[in-house]
Amino acid sequence: MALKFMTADEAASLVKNGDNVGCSGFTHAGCPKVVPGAIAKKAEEEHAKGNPFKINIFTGASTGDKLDGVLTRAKAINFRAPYQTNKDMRNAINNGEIKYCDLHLSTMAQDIRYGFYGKINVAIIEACDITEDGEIVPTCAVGISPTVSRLADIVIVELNRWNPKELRGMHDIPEPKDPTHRESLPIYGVQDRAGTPYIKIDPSKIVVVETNEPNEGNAFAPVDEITTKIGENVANFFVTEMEEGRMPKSFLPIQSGVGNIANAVLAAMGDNPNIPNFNVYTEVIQDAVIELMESGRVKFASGCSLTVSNPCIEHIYKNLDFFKEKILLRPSEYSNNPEIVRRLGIIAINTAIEADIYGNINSTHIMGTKMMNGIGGSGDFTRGAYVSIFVTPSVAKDGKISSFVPLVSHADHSEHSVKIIVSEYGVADLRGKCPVERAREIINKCAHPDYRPLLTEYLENAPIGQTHFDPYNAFAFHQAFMETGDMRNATIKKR
Ligand code: 0RQ
Repeated sequence: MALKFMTADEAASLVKNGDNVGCSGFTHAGCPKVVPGAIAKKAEEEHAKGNPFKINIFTGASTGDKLDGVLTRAKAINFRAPYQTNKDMRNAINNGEIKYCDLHLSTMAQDIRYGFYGKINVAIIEACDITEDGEIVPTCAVGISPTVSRLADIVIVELNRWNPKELRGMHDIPEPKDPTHRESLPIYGVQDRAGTPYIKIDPSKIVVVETNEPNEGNAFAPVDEITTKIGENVANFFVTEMEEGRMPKSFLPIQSGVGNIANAVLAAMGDNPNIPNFNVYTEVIQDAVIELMESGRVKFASGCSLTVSNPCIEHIYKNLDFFKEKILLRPSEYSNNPEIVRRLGIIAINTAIEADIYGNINSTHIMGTKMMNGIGGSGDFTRGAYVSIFVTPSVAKDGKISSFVPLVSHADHSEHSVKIIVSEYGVADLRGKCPVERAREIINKCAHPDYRPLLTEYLENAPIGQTHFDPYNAFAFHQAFMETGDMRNATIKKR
């Protein structure tokens, strides 16, 4: 059957006020880039006429500015899940304009299938290829596309010619059955496949919008002295673990978060001759992975998205034969699946905003109130990991904020899941330690020297028990920052 082609404005007219809209993409990679802008224009026109127009947006993870940014600025979003990194959206969430549900990314597709969010009305999916019988080949990410395109009444496919259709073959797209019929997910090695290289849906509900839009991939800031030191500390930790027999000498697959610290960790691993060539089983494949693939240090990378800078993606597209043998893109339900994470023995490395002296981690909230991005995939990997690592510089904002505090102002990962914490000063090994031993380890190995006396004072002054906890002083650091703009002014009230 012949596919229906239309303009972005015509496609946007299919989206109604109050609709649940599921979109492709995971980070900026693989997101629709034209139809969201047309929906934003339609929303502004409706608002000018005094009509309400807001939709609910579901994706794999964060998206590009051409989705989250434009729709936020048009005040067209009522509800958003499961993750975001957009500055305007962050402000709209924190001032109460957008209702935001910050979720483990592995659960988004299944929560939609379970009916927790109501019906998906429309899916908007970026593709590099589509066939008349309804095979859709995604671009640089898979995210929740298989689920939302199957469940939606209308599927708007942005056929983006900027991406070569020869990407077909780089994706593996299964969708699990739901309980009580769920079977084990048959991924036993990073390269294993469990599905088809495309999404297959009923072609009668597809409309196609042709585009030619570049990715929104900006380069990361270069690694600095502190992130380089954190990377070296992580790499040296791995070498010791292998020497002492706690990690196989053949090594284990790596998951690393997004951003400069993750890039620095991967670079340091690549530079360390005592770490063997390794595999990556992660959510976001960054520039550093591609560089290590070319030098032979990374053997294979499985992820949900190719979140790389535009020069890097152009390089991949020019050398597709080489990279297609070494990269596999999966739905977030598989890339981040805790069953697979635990089976493969993944080493999880994620970034903390703050950690407390017992090992609880805040990944999401600034001073306990303002949403930064969201938990993303960090929880999916941390809980199931072979060894879960959190990295953070010891201080933020020129030393006015300590990343190590008596009690986190918001808890995302608990002391029960976090095994190793690394700052530029060193590595705190929390394994096999009681809470007070963990506290001394974190204070003495990771905290900035300016804050070690204050943290020790808190610990020694707090009532003794399994955990030394003092409700009168637990937020002394945060209070000092709110009152004076500098945590170094914290005072521990004597009991
Ligand atoms: O502020 O931007 O004004 O300079 O927070 O901090 O150190 O640059 O680190 O960009 O890697 O982000 C945890 C937010 C770290 C991120 C977080 C300020 C600091 C700076 C950013 P500026 P850095 P990063 C993969 C897995 C959760 C999701 C996740 C994240 C800004 O890694 O969102 O792991 N993680 N997903 O100055 C106040 C503190 C602070 C602070 C840092 N204690 N108080 N501000 N900052 N610590 C991704 C996916 O799931 C797709």
